[in-house]
Amino acid sequence: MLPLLLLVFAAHFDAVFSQCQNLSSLEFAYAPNLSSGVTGQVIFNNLVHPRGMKFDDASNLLVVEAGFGVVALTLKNTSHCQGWERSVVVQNSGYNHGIEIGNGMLYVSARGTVDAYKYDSRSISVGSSNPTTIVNELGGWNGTDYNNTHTLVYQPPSDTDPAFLIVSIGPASEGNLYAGQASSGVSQIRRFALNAPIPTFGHNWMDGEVIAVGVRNGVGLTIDSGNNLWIAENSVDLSLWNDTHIPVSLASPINNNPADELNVVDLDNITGGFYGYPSCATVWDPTGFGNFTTGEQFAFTYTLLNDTSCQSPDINTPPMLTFQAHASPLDIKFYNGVTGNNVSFVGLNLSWVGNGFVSFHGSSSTPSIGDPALVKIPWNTSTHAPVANVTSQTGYTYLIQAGNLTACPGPCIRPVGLQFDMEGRLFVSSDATGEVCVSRFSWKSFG
Ligand SMILES: *[C@@H]1O[C@H](CO)[C@@H](O)[C@H](O)[C@H]1NC(C)=O
Ligand SMILES: *[C@@H]1O[C@H](CO)[C@@H](O)[C@H](O)[C@H]1NC(C)=O
Ligand SMILES: *[C@@H]1O[C@H](CO)[C@@H](O)[C@H](O)[C@H]1NC(C)=O
Ligand SMILES: *[C@@H]1O[C@H](CO)[C@@H](O)[C@H](O)[C@H]1NC(C)=O
Ligand SMILES: *[C@@H]1O[C@H](CO)[C@@H](O)[C@H](O)[C@H]1NC(C)=O
Ligand SMILES: *[C@@H]1O[C@H](CO)[C@@H](O)[C@H](O)[C@H]1NC(C)=O
Ligand SMILES: *[C@@H]1O[C@H](CO)[C@@H](O)[C@H](O)[C@H]1NC(C)=O
Ligand SMILES: *[C@@H]1O[C@H](CO)[C@@H](O)[C@H](O)[C@H]1NC(C)=O
Ligand SMILES: *[C@@H]1O[C@H](CO)[C@@H](O)[C@H](O)[C@H]1NC(C)=O
Ligand SMILES: *[C@@H]1O[C@H](CO)[C@@H](O)[C@H](O)[C@H]1NC(C)=O
Ligand SMILES: *[C@@H]1O[C@H](CO)[C@@H](O)[C@H](O)[C@H]1NC(C)=O
Ligand SMILES: CC(=O)N[C@H]1CO[C@H](CO)[C@@H](O)[C@@H]1O
Repeated sequence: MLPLLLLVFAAHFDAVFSQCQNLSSLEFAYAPNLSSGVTGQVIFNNLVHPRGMKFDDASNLLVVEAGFGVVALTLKNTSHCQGWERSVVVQNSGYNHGIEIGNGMLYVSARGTVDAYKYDSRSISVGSSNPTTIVNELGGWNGTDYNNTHTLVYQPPSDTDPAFLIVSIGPASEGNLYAGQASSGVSQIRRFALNAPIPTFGHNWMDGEVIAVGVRNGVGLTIDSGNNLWIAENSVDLSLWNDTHIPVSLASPINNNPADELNVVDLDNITGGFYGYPSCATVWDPTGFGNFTTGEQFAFTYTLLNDTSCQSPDINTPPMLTFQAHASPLDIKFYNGVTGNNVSFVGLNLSWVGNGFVSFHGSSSTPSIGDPALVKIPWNTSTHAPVANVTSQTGYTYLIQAGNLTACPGPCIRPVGLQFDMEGRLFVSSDATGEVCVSRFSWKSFG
């Protein structure tokens, strides 16, 4: 009886599960380069592979530590802690990327499921109840060729629609020739109504409403003020395809094609459109690519579609913007400036309000093309689109970049999750270095 009592007692003792890191003691593991007007500071390190992040309504930053669970980082200013404190919210080694909060629920993704917990931001806890499974059998009935990680977006209810949970899925392999069809269950984005009774073991993945197909790996997802879903897509690795159409000179692991993509879906007019994979990709560097230009579509599996079909928007939806090959964009967020009541402004330059911010995880090959970075996309908030044309290679600028690119993907910052706080600061997780850092506009002291 005694050990059990001790366990129960310990569970209510914050000190057992909380850990403070004073800000003054923290430095980047590998100093990144910061563009002028931007500062960067590590707020916590030694995390286990930090991926997706989400602020709750009490300004706790929830972080998925892949292979560990969900933790909360809370800013303290006490005699014992002048920095952020980490506390464990859910310990579950299956959780590895996606996280969302909506209507009092915390949603977290594992390889094959999405779970939901009732979440209380004041106690920073999910209580003792078991999670509800919202989605199961991600990847459907079509074998095991699906990626480990899934991004989650909570779509709030409207006058006419209930709330939805939007979920993405990529393939694990390069060569899934079925992935352009909704029935393949991979390389697509689906959504699940949260009002309807949730089946006992969750919705089957294949029962979700199809939002987009042929999105190879749509990891970065966010909804803009016009109810458009923006998708930062990780494109194919051409070196693993061998179609004769691809110039031989490009077929090396460090090639600079195809572009990674920024795509969009109008959530007020969901058609389940096709976005190219595994047939069409987009040119980044036209050097050695015949008369193609940046942003133009080409077929890389002639067995499925040809260039003409790939270039027809009725067949293949073109991207809105292109990113450097192998940039590996993992998150996108829009900057809304100061969003809290009665909070000070300590955030990014207010002239950037409305712009898009994207994390680049960078190439996983060495030497790398595709830099680990945080970039800013100038945005036209009236047309709800990037300022630059899809044909542009300068549609975004670097704010933070790994300092020594020849060392990447080894000793380098590798940005993953992005979150703005109410004061306009941008928080960035880096899984490879176990860090969360914060970016501000040349601000002198920490607030
Ligand atoms: C943080 O700094 C305070 C004041 O210097 C000190 O008492 C405390 O031990 C430090 N905490 C940690 C976790 O280093
Ligand atoms: C995968 O899906 C395609 C159709 O989308 C089907 O033809 C094929 O048989 C499926 N493969 C498996 C292993 O179930
Ligand atoms: C997930 O997909 C990426 C490509 O987007 C690939 O590089 C990676 O190997 C995949 N991982 C798993 C575990 O399937
Ligand atoms: C919905 O999308 C389809 C296909 O892109 C398009 O033809 C149609 O005009 C759109 N409808 C509205 C109301 O925007
Ligand atoms: C490239 O040029 C050839 C010959 O002029 C033409 O047939 C082809 O359509 C062009 N391709 C593109 C993508 O413009
Ligand atoms: C491309 O494919 C379409 C549809 O199959 C076909 O009508 C067209 O002739 C093809 N174009 C070329 C240049 O092969
Ligand atoms: C704003 O915050 C300050 C300091 O926390 C507090 O003293 C003040 O009452 C607050 N004002 C309003 C309008 O909430
Ligand atoms: C992008 O620029 C090209 C060339 O200037 C132009 O033909 C095309 O219409 C532009 N696309 C958009 C979406 O503005
Ligand atoms: C980062 O800054 C250092 C020092 O100025 C410079 O040598 C290096 O080339 C920069 N790295 C990048 C990726 O710009
Ligand atoms: C950059 O990384 C490479 C490869 O690890 C290393 O050889 C080189 O010394 C590093 N450069 C600097 C300035 O640290
Ligand atoms: C922390 O608290 C001390 C004492 O109340 C105060 O002087 C200091 O400004 C606070 N620091 C921050 C960053 O809020
Ligand atoms: C991915 C791909 O296109 N693989 C092809 C490579 O070439 C061989 C031989 O032509 C084909 O059998 C593969 O399908």
